[in-house]
Amino acid sequence: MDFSKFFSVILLACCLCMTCNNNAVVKASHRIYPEFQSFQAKKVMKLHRTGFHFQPPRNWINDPNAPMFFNGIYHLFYQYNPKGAVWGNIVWAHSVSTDMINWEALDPAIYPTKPFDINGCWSGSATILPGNKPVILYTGVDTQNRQVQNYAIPANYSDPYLREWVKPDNNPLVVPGVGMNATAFRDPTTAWQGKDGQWRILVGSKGMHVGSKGKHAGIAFLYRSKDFVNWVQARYPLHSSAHTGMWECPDFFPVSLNGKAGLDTSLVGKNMKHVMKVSLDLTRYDYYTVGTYFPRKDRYVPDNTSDDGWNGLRYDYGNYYASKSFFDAGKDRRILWGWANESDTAQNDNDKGWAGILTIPRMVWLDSNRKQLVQWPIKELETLRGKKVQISNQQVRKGEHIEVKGITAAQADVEVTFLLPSLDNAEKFDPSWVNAQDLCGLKGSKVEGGVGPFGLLTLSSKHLEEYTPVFFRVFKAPNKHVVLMCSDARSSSLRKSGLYKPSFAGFVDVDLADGKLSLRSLIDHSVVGSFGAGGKTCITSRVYPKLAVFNNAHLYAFNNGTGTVTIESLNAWSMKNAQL
Ligand code: DQQ
Repeated sequence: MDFSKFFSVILLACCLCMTCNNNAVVKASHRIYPEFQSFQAKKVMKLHRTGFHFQPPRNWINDPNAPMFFNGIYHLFYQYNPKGAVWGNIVWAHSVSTDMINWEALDPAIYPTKPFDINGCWSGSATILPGNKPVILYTGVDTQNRQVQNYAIPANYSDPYLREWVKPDNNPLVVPGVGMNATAFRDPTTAWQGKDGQWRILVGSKGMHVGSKGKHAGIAFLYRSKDFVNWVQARYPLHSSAHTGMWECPDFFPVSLNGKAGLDTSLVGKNMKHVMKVSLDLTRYDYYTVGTYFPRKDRYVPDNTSDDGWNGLRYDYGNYYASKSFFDAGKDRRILWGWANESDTAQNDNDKGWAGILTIPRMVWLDSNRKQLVQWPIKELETLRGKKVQISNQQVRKGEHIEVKGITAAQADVEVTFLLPSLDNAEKFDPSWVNAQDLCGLKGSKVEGGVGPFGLLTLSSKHLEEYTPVFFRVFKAPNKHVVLMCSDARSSSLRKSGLYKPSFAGFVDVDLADGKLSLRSLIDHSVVGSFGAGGKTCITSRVYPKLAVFNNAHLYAFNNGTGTVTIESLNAWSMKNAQL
């Protein structure tokens, strides 16, 4: 049984156990380690901490919450354990920024104080109401351990940082209805306003309901309100899908049919499609579909261009979960934040005194094929670029690896475009290879192919005892080429036990007519975030090298395919630390 399946079974068991005993310890879907929950490590370990990804100075972090742009300031809240490096004691930590890269930490904005959230302040979203009034909706776990939806508003709208948040006494706004599973009812979305003036939100859930698809269906319940205070459940969920289990952190937003500009969450019309994302508790990955929102019926119907379930499109084919997007009205773009948890044991997280990072915020838009999204790190990240090195028109023959020298390879931003002189030698694609991660496990970076594997060896030790290869391999199918992209952690660390080292991978739907394939990797000590073909396929790996650390890390371009490939251009930068 592979790790993800094993993990799913454990999670399923936890969920079942939660359902039968509502009075048990509050569990969410996170693993519980009572012994570590309130254990503050004396020292925070520097090794493997990131330089430019968002992470608090110590302790546990999970979901990004309620990102928003308000009066020129970006606000980011996140699920945070102030007392330890595993999940527990969760509060809404709060940071502010003018560029989403450098951050100033403020006091926690929301923490358990009231009967409607005394057992937990869990994930939620922000909506900016008319009159420029931000409001947060979040899940509270109440005195009976029911998940209820609450709101919080700024105590002082003229404070540019909105430091203090008030939870009015008319909370909770939404409680689980008759027949609903009160321990599977959470993570309200940003609200959107219909032409009828009513606000709408979604709440993630699972189970058998009117309009849901069977006992194990995932559900996005829809609620409507005229005044943002009195909410009424719609008869039918906005969407539901069979056999997908609990839908955590749903996200629902419009995307333009033309170009990269983002759209306000309330926009509807002809020149757009809608995207529905759910975080599947059973697999711990974020899946999305592109489809149509029918505002009169208040139903969402995914297009038939991808699967609406476990085999569907993912924002990221690596370690990435509980993401949330928001419309950045300052720059007319939609931004996506995600959480990349550790791949180490809880004992090790506890020892190092911290766990979890957020991925670099990404701009997100609809691909011109209208079947998938494209993601790209926000432009502001480039302000951290320092020393640059370049390679151009350099051939990489079978078995060669070329060192990219002169930058800090443990903290770098690398963009490379490969030119493939010929696709004639591409290996035949076997249609039974439906799972990219399994295929990458079978055909790793050292397994010779016709076209590829070629790409980057990130976080490599000098003699390649350790390396995290990020690479492509091209196959020939009857009427097209199939491109596989891998970020393979199996060789990332000499450490033998405890680490989760998957061969993360995704297929890349790209036209190879111009013979080019591009790759960008953001390398930051224990994370490699990669963007294939301009952001059509993204993979985040968490890795823990023993040798390839700090100045002992190296970066190489490599090719283990029989056909020579050419580095048309490679630009790599040392990355400075972000101010956090
Ligand atoms: N994390 C939160 C929940 C959410 C889960 C609790 C997803 O609200 O469903 O920390 O990671």
